[in-house]
Amino acid sequence: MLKKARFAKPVQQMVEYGTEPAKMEKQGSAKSKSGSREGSPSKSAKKTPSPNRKSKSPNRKGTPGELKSAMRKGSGKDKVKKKTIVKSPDLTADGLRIIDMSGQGMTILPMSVVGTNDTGELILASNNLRSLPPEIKRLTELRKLDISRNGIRCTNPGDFSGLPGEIKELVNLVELKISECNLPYIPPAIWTLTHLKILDISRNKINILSPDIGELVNLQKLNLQQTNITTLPPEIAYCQELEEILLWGNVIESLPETLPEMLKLRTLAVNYRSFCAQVDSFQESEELLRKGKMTSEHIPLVVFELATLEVLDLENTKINNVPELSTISLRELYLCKNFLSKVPPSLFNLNHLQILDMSHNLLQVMPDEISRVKSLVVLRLNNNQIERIPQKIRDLSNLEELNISYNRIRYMPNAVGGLKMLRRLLAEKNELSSLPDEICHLENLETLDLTENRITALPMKMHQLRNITTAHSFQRLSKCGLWLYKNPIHTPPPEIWKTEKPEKIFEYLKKLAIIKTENLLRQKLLFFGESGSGKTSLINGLVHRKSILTNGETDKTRALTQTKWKTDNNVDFMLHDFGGDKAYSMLYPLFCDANALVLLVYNHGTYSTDTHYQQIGNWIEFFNTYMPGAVVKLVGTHLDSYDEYAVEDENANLSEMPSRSGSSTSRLQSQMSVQSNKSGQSEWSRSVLSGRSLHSRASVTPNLETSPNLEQIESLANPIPLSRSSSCLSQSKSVQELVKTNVMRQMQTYTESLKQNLEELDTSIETAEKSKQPMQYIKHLQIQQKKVENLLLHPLRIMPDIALVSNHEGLYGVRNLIESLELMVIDNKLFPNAQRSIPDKWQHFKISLKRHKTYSVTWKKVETSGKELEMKVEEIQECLQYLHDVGEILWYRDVPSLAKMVFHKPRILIQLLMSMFRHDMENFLNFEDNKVFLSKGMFEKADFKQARDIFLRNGQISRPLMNCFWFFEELDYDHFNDLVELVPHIDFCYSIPEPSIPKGELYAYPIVVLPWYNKERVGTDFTDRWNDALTKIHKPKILMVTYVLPLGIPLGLFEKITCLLQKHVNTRIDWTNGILGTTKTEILKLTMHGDQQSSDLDTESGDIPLCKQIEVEVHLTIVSEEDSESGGTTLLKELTREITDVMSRTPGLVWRLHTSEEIWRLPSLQFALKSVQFSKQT
Ligand SMILES: Nc1nc2c(ncn2[C@@H]2O[C@H](COP(=O)(O)OP(=O)(O)OP(=O)(O)O)[C@@H](O)[C@H]2O)c(=O)[nH]1
Ligand SMILES: [Mg+2]
Repeated sequence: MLKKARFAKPVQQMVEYGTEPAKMEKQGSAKSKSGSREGSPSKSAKKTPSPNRKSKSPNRKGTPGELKSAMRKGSGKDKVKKKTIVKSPDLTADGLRIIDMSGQGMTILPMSVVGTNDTGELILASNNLRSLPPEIKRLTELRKLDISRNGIRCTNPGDFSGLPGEIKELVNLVELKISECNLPYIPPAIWTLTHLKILDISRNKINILSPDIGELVNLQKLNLQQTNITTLPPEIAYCQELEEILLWGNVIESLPETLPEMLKLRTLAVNYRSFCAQVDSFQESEELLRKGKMTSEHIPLVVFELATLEVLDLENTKINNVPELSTISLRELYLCKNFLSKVPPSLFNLNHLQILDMSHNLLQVMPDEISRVKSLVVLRLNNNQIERIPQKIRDLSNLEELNISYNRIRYMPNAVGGLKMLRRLLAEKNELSSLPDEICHLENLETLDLTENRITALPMKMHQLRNITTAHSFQRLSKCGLWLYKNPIHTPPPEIWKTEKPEKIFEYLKKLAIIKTENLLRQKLLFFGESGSGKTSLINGLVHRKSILTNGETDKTRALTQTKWKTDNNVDFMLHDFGGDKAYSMLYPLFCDANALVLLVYNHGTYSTDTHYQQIGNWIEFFNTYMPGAVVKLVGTHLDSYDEYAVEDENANLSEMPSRSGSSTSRLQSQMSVQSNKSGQSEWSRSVLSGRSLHSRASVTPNLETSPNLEQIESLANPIPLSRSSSCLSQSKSVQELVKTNVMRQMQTYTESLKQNLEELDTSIETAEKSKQPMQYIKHLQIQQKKVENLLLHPLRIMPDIALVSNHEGLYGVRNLIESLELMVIDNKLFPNAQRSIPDKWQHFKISLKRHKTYSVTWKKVETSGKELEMKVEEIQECLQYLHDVGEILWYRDVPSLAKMVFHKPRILIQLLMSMFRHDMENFLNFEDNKVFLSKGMFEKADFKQARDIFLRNGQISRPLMNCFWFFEELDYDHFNDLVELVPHIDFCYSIPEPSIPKGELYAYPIVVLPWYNKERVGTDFTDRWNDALTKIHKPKILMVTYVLPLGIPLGLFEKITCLLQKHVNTRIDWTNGILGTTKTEILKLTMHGDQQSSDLDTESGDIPLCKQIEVEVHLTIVSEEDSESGGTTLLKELTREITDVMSRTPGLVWRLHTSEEIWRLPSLQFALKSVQFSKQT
């Protein structure tokens, strides 16, 4: 290894290059064009060579910005130069030395330099060398030699005095730079360097390129910029390896016919008034070309025949037509600043073209056919006379930049909304008076220049242009962000739109969009989520706009609370706050509505993949089953709990640095405090200062600054300790990403299961058809097939953005949530029925319904109210549906037992449900603490205990106990009986007729049974009883059907089915997962197998349990005497019809029925033929 000191010899002469900056400036201007294209996405632009060493050689080229800094460095370097002689000896990739002796003012090359043969690169640029010594030949390993900006001698084409003939021994030399050496001729020694790949002889006034160039058969790049040459010799075609010839800055007059033979030529950089000599020599001809009175023919045709050419630059070459193009490889075509009056048709066939610049021409039309060039990324048509943009532009799906500034365009077509990749849309100085709403679909748009148009109002959904983050500002000297100056915009007003902050404009427009939406109906918001996730606290925050946290366990929501809420912008909501306790599972379906906006609330602070199923997964399964297609918004609460982690950090710092106490806040805190009271410290910051929450949490999920990959996501499932520097905001963000990923994976799993099901159904149908199975069976399968297809077509619409909020003081994120709720309901893609004008009489109809004092209104009374208002049945139904949709009434038009009654006061029904379903039922049934059992039930303590035990074991409710459940109402005997009659219609319970002569003790005799409360699972007693019953049948005829539910059964559905049995049986015994019953002539059993309670909840492969799709079967068996009248078939038909009905009303339930061929062939069997109804909007 050579030592640095060896090179640190002083060089005799030091000459300052006073002209250096001026030279560089010139160089910069010649390069400015390529510099301006540097940002283009083409490969060639990316290929701009970046020096692989840290050379400060002034020879280095770059963008104008880079140039400036180089100049600054250059002037500084002049001072330093006197001390430094040899710059650090870097190494090439293959371990050879790089010797940089540029800018030393040397007049001769020190012999020490050529003394070794391990030099790979020698940089001698910017010196005063007139020649290289013959000894240079010793550098046999030399790869690169840079002698630019020296005074190398060459007075005639045979002059070897500057570059000696010995140079030919440098057989490894592949790159030679001899730019700016004031050469009138190319030193002939160069023609002997046959291994050269790169030759730069730019900025020498050589005038003619010698035919000897043909000797350099390995040449790949040839730089001939600013060399005064006017043509290339035909021999250039011998350089078969040539890929790039740079001719910028020359006035090229002709090109050899041999060019098309150069099969590797990709770049031929010609421009700058090339080929124009002919035109310029006749004064009139330019005018004739401009006016199209003469066809331009001065560009050599060979230019258009280069099949491998990738970049063609004909800027400012005075052409008014382009011949047929054979340049099929073109990626960049610059035809700007010419006299073209139409887009050359042959250009539409260039299917590799990425950049087309036809700016500054005379185009009047942007042709439809331009849409054929689908590869286009940049299209510049500015400074023409174009009047319209074709709709077909939408086909340019790769377009990232569209410049149509300085034209006469009046309308922006809707189709621009289809340019999904567009980042820059420049439409300055046109005649646009409005913008289409579709422009707001350009999610990638970063710059939208609308300066100097006639726009008066901006589209209201402009806030969707999320990537526009600035307005009226510049980046690297070009406009960026939103530009609106010189427009008569009144919406928003100038004080809003003349800003550098587009958020200000977007905020205004958002608000306006909400306020201006007409006929917006009240929207139902359904808040679902685990108990304790923060639903009620969130609703308090939304409605009261201040933090009202519940007390948790003691404040758990019972069943459902409905609240009407109007936002500041007058958007009307009906909030449904469901108790998250499992006790209410059976009630949810009564309020499910796929047209509502569903909020799935979870505790973001405790979320992990392990808790996904419990916090989110099971709710999504439930939505999939009961509300397929619904719009779901995820809301993560407890965001403040992330701050606790930051508090720990901050507190630790606080104890060390008390002086920081006033300002030490996390990013989140500062955001929160903006929204909290300005005067005093928030509760949160007080707790910081008092150190209250110091030890609140031991570990949290790790900090991921960017979106986590799958492995990181998996690792998040197991929390690891937080590093001190972690910021709470990025933690919560990474959890947010985790939630998104898990939800996505869950939905994927669900979709895959559906697809698998569909495939199975397809196969079953095919087999059944082939083997001529009963029609009923085939029809049944077809209906299920249709249903699964529908489910695949209408998945839940889970919003991609998760709202993160804190219900704690400051209500972080709540304002944003309100805004996004408002924007969602006015979005008619999400809620197409939300905006409707409603006839006045419907309001009167509602009032007349509400006047009724009963629990529900019978159909007869409903009709009477309608008739009084001259409403026909159809209109009554439409109006009832509307009232149901906005949450004013409950009307179950699809439930046969309820279709003919209207719950005109939902609160009453909810109260009724609440009285029978309680998460704290056992506590409620406390004789000592709850006086109601004494006062309303007239219970003795012991009797009460018995009634209580029966209820808690079997769900049976006696009359006195029911009286206590309904304590909130003063019910007389008749009212009471009305209610007892009513409740079984709602499917969650059944009633038992009271014997006329009371049997046993009244306090224990059940009148209503709630199967939900049954705690006994089937065991040996079940089997014994069944076998016992079987023995009593002499010649048993067994009918059996099986319902298979491959994705599982929702909670409460089996209980619902068991209620259906009631009207068919004489006696029954219930277990949670089995029923035995008898009729006059039959015995029956209904059992459930594989439900969640019976199978332990391990998932398929021990995988992360995001969802649980466990196949469940429900078996119905009817046994009768063989010779009995119907042999059990009548009962079977009725029961299966009813069960099918319930299953079909569960729109997302995937199920199938299996039974014997004999049963399938039973006449008028209806159990499979009910098709599924999907909500109107999906
Ligand atoms: N720190 C903090 N506590 C919260 C937040 N949201 C809710 N809580 C607390 O969490 C507990 C449960 O909140 P609730 O609003 O009652 O939860 P819920 O979802 O309505 O629960 P159920 O009614 O049982 O379904 C209460 O102790 C609340 O004070 C929050 O954002 N931050
Ligand atoms: Mg609640």
